[in-house]
Amino acid sequence: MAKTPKFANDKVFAWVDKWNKVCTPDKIVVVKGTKAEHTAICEMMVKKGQFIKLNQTKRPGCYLARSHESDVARVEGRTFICSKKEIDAGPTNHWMDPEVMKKLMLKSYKGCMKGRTMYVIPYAMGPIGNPITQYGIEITDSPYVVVNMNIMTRTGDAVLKHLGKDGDFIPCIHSVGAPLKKGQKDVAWPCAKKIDDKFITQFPEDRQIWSFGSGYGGNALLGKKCFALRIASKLAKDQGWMAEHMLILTLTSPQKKQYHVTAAFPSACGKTNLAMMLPKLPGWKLQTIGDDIAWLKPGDDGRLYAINPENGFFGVAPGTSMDSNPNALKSCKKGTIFTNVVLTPDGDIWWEDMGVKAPKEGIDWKGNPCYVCADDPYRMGPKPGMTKAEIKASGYVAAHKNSRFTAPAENCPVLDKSGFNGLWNKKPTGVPIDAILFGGRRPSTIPLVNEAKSWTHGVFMGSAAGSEVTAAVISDQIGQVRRDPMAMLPFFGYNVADYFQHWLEMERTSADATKLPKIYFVNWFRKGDDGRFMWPGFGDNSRVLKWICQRIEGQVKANVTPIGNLPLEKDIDLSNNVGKFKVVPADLKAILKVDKEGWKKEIATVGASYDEYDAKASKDTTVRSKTAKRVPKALRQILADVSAALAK
Ligand code: OXD
Ligand code: MN
Repeated sequence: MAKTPKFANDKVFAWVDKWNKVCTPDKIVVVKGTKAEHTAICEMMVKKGQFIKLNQTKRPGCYLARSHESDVARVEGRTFICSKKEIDAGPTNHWMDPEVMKKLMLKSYKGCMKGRTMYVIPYAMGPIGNPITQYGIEITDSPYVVVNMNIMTRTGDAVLKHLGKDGDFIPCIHSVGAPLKKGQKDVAWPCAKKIDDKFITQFPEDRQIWSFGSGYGGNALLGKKCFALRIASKLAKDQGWMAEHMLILTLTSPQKKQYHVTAAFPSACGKTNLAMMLPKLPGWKLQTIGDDIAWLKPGDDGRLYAINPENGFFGVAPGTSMDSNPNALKSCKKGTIFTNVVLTPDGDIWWEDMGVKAPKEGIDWKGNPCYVCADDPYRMGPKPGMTKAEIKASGYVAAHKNSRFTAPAENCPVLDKSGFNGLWNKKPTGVPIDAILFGGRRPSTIPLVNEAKSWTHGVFMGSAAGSEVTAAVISDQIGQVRRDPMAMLPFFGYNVADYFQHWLEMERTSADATKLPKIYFVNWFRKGDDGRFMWPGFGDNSRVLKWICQRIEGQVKANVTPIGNLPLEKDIDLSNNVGKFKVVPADLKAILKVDKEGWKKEIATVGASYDEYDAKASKDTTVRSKTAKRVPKALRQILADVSAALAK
């Protein structure tokens, strides 16, 4: 058995020692977080056939990994919130009694690291030493996880030093669940092949994360969804702050006034694109602070101050192009890990809708040859000479739809370095937020932008968010609209209705509620009857952000409607409406209207989702009656008010 290394912090030692005894790895390595160590692990993986080294002239420090076919996205069906009471996990989460789950998972963990190295990753979610930052220790047997965590978080010695002798951290254990027998050769992507053998488990009361069987993304990089959203949302509720699935951006007006905006959109709905957008409006500048997660804490002045707890971008590759997001493409020029994209003959990468012509031949995400399409140089097929129609009919894609790049944030050409480092006016605190946006992919009904009439109305808007399901999750519902409150559906660390209440509490407990951010609902995805998008999106979204800034400043009036405050058409700035994609004024008019009939249906389905949150009671009949009234009355009241106003 490997000897547990010494740690100055007894709690770290105890966590590592416990799992050393259970998992029985051959070796233990404590991650130092240096560049040399990172490169050495990547090179070791190249030797073992687990990484492909990309062309180092074109992509210095970049590698490609291909995952197992069973392990390509988050597994929501195998994700559990194991609170003591089922009702505290709520109706949107899978639940199991924590003691039962621990017993079950311990069986899986027994000897699971045989033949492998156990890595201990000390990591920080946020800039080390910032008052909003939290710390974690992830134990893992996956070198892929180590190098991804090195990019996505701040790892290594500096974290252990900061924790000192008795600093607190979130203990995390992860195993790919594939022990090796003596002499057994490892595979390119070890994992538990059967979906039922995978577990992504959060224990919100113990504040622990146990993950088993998957090596992919949010299932395995435990700082991201498991800690920064599920566990952190529970910490935030208990401590009076917010952990949200939101990008953070800095916008500077032509008058040099700065605004900070967060936006919550479901997975793969364009958070990274908005976070790095090149404004089409002349004179406006946009900078990135984060593209996925925001932690917001109330300040003494009533404002909410936000940090991005992450240190990199785990972005969806397909669709990322010089048109859609040049800054994301530039962010993955060096030091980036690509997963499940196409390898080109010159050692570079390619994916669908990259805006780059496909190579004649390549190797697809499954490791099979692929070939440029006969009649579309921007597509690839599994056989030479296939037409676009044939490829489409076969459902084939050369890069997996949820293929990813893991890129260091420091590569982003428009990074707001100060805000990213958690500084405001040079002090460590986070940036003050002026506006919160909610959104999703909604082909009909939902207007381009809609301003909440109050904080409570904004919470209602967030609670009513919905979107088409995307490939970021393994699901048979891709394309269907599902309710995704605050874009947090897969990430609530506790009961969804209590989470709504917590949002309402942020106003009640604010030092000055007039300073809270204004709330908006945006929808870049409206489609016409002919299926075309009615809003160009991307850089044109700056037109909407400008309107939001003008509303914050009280510079423009709005069309006050039953569903919220909509822009007057004349107030959406259409200057510089040129290029490949343009705003069509007739479409703009249509997407600023209230579709009364559509909204009646919308309100009914939101009501149905509330009923479901209320009624999906625990099996425990003693709490069933309390559960039945869990959704806050204030939100039910808004639902009733909007419904009554629409009926007039
Ligand atoms: C992500 C997700 O990876 O939300 O960010 O799925
Ligand atoms: Mn996300």
